Amino acid sequence: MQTNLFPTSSQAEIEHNYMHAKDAYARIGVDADAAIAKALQIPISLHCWQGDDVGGFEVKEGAVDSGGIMATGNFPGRASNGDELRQDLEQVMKLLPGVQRVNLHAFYAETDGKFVSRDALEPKHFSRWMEWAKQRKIGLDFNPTFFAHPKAADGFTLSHRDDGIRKFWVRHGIACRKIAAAMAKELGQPCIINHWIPDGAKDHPADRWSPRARLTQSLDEMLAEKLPGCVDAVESKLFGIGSEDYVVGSFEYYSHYALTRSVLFCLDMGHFHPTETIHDKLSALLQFHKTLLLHVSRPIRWDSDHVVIFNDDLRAVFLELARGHAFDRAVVALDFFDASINRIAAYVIGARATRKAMLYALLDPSEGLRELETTGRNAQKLARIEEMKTMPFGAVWDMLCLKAGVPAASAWIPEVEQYQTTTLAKR
Ligand code: RNT
Ligand code: ZN
Repeated sequence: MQTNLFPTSSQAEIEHNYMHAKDAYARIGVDADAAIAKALQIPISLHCWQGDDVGGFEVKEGAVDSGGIMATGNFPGRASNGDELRQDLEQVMKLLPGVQRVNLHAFYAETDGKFVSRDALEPKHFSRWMEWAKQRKIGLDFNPTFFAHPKAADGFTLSHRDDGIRKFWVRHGIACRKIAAAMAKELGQPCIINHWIPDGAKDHPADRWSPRARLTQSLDEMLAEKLPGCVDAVESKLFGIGSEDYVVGSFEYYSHYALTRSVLFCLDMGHFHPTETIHDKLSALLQFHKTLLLHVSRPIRWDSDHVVIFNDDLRAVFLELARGHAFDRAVVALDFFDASINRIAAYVIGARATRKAMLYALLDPSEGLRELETTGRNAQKLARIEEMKTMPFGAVWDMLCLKAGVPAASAWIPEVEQYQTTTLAKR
């Protein structure tokens, strides 16, 4: 017998299962309706770069290095221009419940085949993206591209010892901040602009000090002007390909920079030691930082940017936000890229896993658990946490999908297979 691994449930089935699930959660004091409503409202910023393996569409100045990040694989159907990428993102968003934003990088500028230097980019080079977002009522986020460029070839940008190169990247950052402000204005909502630089050294630097001093100078120059709607973030990293020994913008560096300059600090789940997780850092950082930007990613043995799945690490991050009532103090953006599988499915798996983890966290009986803890019933607390894992969570997730008008469970997969045949296979 042929089995179908991606069956569809009827609305009646979903409603029936939910009725029982809702009751099971209500018995432990959790309001499943409220959890669904809240989980649907939290924006997830969808990174455009999974769609084309972090390639960008700019007219290039010559062969360039990847800048310490790498998408591996060559699955057919990669988007190779703005129209294809927007078409792909539309397909993706049809399958995602809840509020979505789209996160762009500067090298996705559309310049009609003309070379435009990165320090000369203007809002008009993103007018198609802005029009598209406006029509679809979605917000845009932005990133300067401090990599994949001849002036980043030796691994340094904003912290470069050559003042000409350093200033070029400062100008790029400023140009990008103006683009972010234009996006915010056009779309009537703030645009988060995240600054990640690859700067670092492969092997023991004799001077760890000067690049950090220059980075501070560069960032201060770049961020000097207040631009309405442009919300800046700085992203730390432990190591990269070619910067195994030293990264200028380390965790401590950017945490303190962000705090002293009142910008957002960005934590990427893959930017730490191989087994280090970020959930325990949130309640510590949020004692001092007002808001954090989270790059939701999945490292396997290194910062490999695998597609995000509904795993312990992801759940732990959102459980922390739920338990600290801190969902409004964290901005959630995806950051992964796998070129070895269908890219639409990669997006959908990662984005749905993230929304699932939010829902899971909002179904946590946090008050009750805290009560068990304060009364010394720690075995009961552990038991309750363990039992949460086999609660009828899937039925609540399916209801969330039904409410959002997107396929429940695995019913989205046939649609992606269809898109593969009708669209991707023809590219
Ligand atoms: C790189 C950072 C950064 C990039 C994107 C493309 O290690 O995680 O966020 O992945 O800017
Ligand atoms: Zn990142």
